[in-house]
Amino acid sequence: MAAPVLRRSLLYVPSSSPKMLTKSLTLASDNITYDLEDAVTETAKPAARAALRQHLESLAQSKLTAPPKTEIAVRINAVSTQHALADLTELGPLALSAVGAIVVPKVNAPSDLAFVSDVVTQIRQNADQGQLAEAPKLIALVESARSVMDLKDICAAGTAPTAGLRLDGLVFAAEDFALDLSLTRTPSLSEFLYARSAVVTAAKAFGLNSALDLVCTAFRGDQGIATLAEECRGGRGMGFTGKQCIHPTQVSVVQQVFGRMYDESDRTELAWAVRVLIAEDKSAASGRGAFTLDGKMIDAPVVGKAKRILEQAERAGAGDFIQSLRE
Ligand code: 1VU
Repeated sequence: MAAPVLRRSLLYVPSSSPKMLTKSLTLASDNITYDLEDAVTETAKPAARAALRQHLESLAQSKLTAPPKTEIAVRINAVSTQHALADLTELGPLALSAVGAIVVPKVNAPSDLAFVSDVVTQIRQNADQGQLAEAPKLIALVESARSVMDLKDICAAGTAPTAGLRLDGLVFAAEDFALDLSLTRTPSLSEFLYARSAVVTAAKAFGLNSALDLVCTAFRGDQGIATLAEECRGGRGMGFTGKQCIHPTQVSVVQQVFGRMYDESDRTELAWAVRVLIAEDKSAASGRGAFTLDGKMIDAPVVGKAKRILEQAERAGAGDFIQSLRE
C-alpha cells in the first residue's frame, strides 16, 4: 500500500488566474488545490475550467512539472450547484490523471461524495488506457451545521469498502460555517471549537490521512505571519495535521509548524520527546512503566505522545535533526 500523502499545507490557487497557475508550480506546498469554486466568479467559470484543463493536461504529459512530492488537487463547485458536473466532465480523463485528490466543498451528506465518485469513475471507465493513473482521493470540506452533525455518516460512507473514490481527508471551512450559523469569527477562534474538534475527531475515528484547519486570512507583514503561526499552533494542539493556505507566504510557516520545525519551542519539544524515549528504554529495562523526567511523571500515554511527535516530525523531514538529538 502507498504511504499516506504528507498534507501539511493545502494552497488554493484560483484557476481563473493564468499567472497564478504558472506560479503555483514554483511553490513547494505539500498540496496545491486549483480552485474552481469561491475564488472564481460565476461568469469566469467556463474560462477557468478550460485554463485548468490545459494546465493539468500539460502536467499529465510532463510538459510542465510540479515540485517533487506535491499533491495536485482540484476543488470543484458544490454538488448542489449546476457547476459540479461540468467541472469534472469538462476537465476530462487526461487532466484528471494529473490529479491526486478532488476537494469537494459543502459536503452535507454521503450522497455528495458518492456523486463525485460516480462521475469520476464513469469518466475513467470511458478513458483510453494511456490516460489512466491512480484514482484520485476525495477531500471533504465541512462548512455547515448539517455537515458537522452528519460527519459520522459522511466518513463512514466515504471510507466503506464499497466507496468508489476513497475519502482521505477533512477540511474545516470557517467562513462558510460562520455564515451558516450566523456567528462572528474572533481572534480566539473559540466560536469554532466544537466544529473544529468534531472534524479532528471524525478524521481520527475513521483513519483519515488528514484534518486541515481553517484559513488564516492574514498573510502580509510580520503581524500577519505571527497571527498565522499562532493559529497553526492552536490547530496543531487540537489535533489538526495541517492548514489551508491562500497565499504563497503562508506555505512555509504552515509546513514548518505542522512539521514541528518552526522555532526554538518546536526544537525543545523534539528534544524532550527524544529524552522521554531514552528514559523509557532505561525504565522499561528495570520493569517500571512510570518514571520521572524533569520532575514530572511519564507513563504510557506520555510516551505515546512523544513517539507521535517524533513520527510526525520525521515524516515532515526533521529526521536528521532528530537523529542528531539521539546521538
Ligand atoms: O510574484 P508574482 O507577481 O509572479 O505573483 C504574485 C501573485 O500572483 C502570487 N500569488 C499566488 N500564486 C499562486 N497561488 C496563490 N494563491 C497566490 N496568491 C498570490 O504571488 C505573488 C505575490 O502575490 P501578492 O502578494 O501580490 O498577492 P495578490 O494581491 O496578487 O493576491 C492576494 C490574494 C489573497 C487575492 C491571492 O493570494 C489569492 O487570490 N489567493 C487565493 C484566494 C482563494 O483561493 N480563495 C478561495 C479559497 S479560501 C476558502 O475557500 C476557504 C475555505
